[in-house]
Amino acid sequence: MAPPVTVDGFVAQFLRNLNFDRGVALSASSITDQYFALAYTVRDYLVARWLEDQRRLRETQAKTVCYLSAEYLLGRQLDNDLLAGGLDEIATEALAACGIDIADLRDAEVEPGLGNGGLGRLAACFIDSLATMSVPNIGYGIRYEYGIFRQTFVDAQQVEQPDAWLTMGSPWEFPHPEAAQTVSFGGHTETYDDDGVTRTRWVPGWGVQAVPYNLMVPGFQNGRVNTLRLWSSVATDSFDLRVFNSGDYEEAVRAQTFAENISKVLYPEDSTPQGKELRLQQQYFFVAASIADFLSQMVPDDADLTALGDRVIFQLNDTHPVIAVPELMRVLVDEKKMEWDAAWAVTQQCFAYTCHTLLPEALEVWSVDLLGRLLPRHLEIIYRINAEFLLAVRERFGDDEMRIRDMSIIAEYPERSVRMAYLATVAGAKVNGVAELHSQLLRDKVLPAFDEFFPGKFTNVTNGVTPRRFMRLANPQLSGLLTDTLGAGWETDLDRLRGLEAFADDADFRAQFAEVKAANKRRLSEVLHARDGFDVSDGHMLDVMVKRLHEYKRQMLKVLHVVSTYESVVSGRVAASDLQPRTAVFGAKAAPGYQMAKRIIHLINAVGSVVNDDPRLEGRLKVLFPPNYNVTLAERVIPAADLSEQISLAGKEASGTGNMKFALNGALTIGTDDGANVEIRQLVGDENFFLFGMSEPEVEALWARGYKPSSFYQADDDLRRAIDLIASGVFSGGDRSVFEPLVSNLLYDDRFMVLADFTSYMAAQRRVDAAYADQDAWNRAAILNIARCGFFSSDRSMRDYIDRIWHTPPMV
Ligand code: 26Q
Repeated sequence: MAPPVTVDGFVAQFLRNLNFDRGVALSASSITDQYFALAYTVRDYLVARWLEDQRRLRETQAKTVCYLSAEYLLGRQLDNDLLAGGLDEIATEALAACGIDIADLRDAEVEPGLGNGGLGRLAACFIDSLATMSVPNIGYGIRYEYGIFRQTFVDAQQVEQPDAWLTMGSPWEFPHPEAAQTVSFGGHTETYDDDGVTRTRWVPGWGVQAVPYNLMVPGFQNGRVNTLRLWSSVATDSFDLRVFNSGDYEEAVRAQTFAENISKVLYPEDSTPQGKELRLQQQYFFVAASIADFLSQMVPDDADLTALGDRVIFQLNDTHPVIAVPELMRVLVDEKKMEWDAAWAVTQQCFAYTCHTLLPEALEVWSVDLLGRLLPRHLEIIYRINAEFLLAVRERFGDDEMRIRDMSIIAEYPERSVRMAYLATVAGAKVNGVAELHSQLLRDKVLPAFDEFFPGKFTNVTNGVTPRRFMRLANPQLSGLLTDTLGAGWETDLDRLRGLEAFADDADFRAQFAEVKAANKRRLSEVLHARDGFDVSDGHMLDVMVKRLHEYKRQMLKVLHVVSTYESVVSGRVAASDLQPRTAVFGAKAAPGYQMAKRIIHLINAVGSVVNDDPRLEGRLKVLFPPNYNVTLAERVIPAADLSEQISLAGKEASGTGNMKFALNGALTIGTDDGANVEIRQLVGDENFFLFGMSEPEVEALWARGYKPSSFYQADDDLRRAIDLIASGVFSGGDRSVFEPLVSNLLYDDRFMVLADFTSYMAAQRRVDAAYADQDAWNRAAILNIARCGFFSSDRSMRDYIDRIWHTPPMV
């Protein structure tokens, strides 16, 4: 039984942990000691529930969602677990009784940045929702020793530093070296006679140990605790011993380093896979360990494996874990000695695949050469899956060689390789996109032949975000107002936000909302001041664009808006006093090898230092670019924002989830008809959303007609002046070469049609300025955004997955 939750009990447990786990007295303890002792205390309260849920899961054999994701961008855990456990007030009081301000301990936590961006954060939101909805779930992933790099700016340019998040250790993880799984690589395959049946076995060349680290995933105040199991690689004993016995100590150490490299670092690319061997090792490492773990822990030895689909669904978070498909086949056929056809039938029930992109360069492929060297048995299995699939295609459509080539899991050009998205589509019971528009484009443009061949396989589940972290924790003031207005419990029933519609016309309520927003801006200002020495000016509209830096997301468009506004004032065409005061806030990391993205970061910083210091602007236009945007900073920035920038080229952003977080915190969106923006606008209404730019069909049509960026440059005087100003070198100390590649990219290439949408974007920004001038009307629109976006709770996403894909009943 969990100890009773009283302030005295909490104090006693906290002091026990401080003394016995940290080995320090309160009087001699550091903030780190206190943080650890507090975290252990919170853990202690949750653990009993966790053990109970694990026991029940094994006992009832309930169908379990195994979420396979290479990334979980969790954010800080202490706040989350205090809230979930309903321990917030007691902990605050208990620590105060010890003379400690709990806020100092919250700030001592290093956030685990085990993801790049949207996809990793989505995984974290989903497991939060599953726990909150009492759905049996194990999240499987990798315990990277180094998460997403820390970003600093040196001379306005991004510099990456390793994210050593484990230096102090983490109080949230439970390592289980005794439950390690062996994961093998390399070697060759051979056939053998098994009582008259010819079978294949894999004779691996080397292997590593996968050690599980368990994390608790507590539901929101419902007494449920699910598990997130992250794998860490270490050398196998046998590997070490063999080399050690040969007397080669150095070689033994090298082998150890080699093994431990697998989970060493998160790859910081967020869209263009590079086909790196270590990345494939990571992928196979975690899915092989996860499948073995689930089968050994959750499925009794004598279970009927043909019914495995009643016990588990492996949800593939993009193509990163897709090597799990041939791995399950290998386990069933080679190890469990199932017939191929039966094993394939089971496998097709056990997987479902979520696609998160439309960019062709982001579709993962692995060269047959590399895959065959690292995983020879898996390559054979993939070939057989493909052969049988193509046979079925021929049966249906005849010997249409074009079609066969298009649908083959194996591509021949530019080198022979495995198309992981095709493998996932063929194997998955369902394939889903992450917003209506995205799912439709996936069906119609990316995989139309597969949709025709597998009618009913494609579906949509629009993304969502957890209201616990992104409303309740990030925006306590708004949450208080919501609870006062709607009653308790909206956090788990977000459709109740609809009840706010009635208050949008209530002047008193609007004033309260305005006060919340103002308080959030002050809080952000304090955070940015302490963190980066920035101050947020009073009375400024906070215009925010935070997301990974990518050309398709078009941070350049926002920069051109800033530069154009600046230019219009310094050239004397616009009086500074006529500007609506604005602060443009950017937050973005660029993949370290993505030169264009890094130049854009450089430009944003350079424009910022010129604009911020130019007295002619009279302080009415500011640019802030705090480095190292992460979940913790998101939780401060989003609640303070007035305007949310969601300005990708239509058809490129699969969904976006930041867009949802902003709307739910009462920011208005300026955005294109892309990803989930489409659904946000439909829900909040055109009058409460600043739409601009080409639609996806218009983008297609312009490409078909032939896109000439220079004609847009010639046609819009403001655009021409803004680009000329960048080209002139005023933002680079007179050196015109620094941003020349950006300028020529815009003028002569512009794959993401920045110039084509500029005029319309500027017009939309003028509508924003006009709207902001009427604060009452603005607040009304902001409140309606909140009221109408309950749909974007990740609880709703989970219900959709359950209804359309998983068919898992809630745990009793
Ligand atoms: C793959 C192979 C090798 C190295 C890196 C990668 C890699 C890593 C991360 C590829 C892609 C990602 C992340 C993609 C991502 O975050 N996509 C976003 O997913 C969100 C959740 O569905 C959507 O809202 C966004 O629209 C989408 O861009």
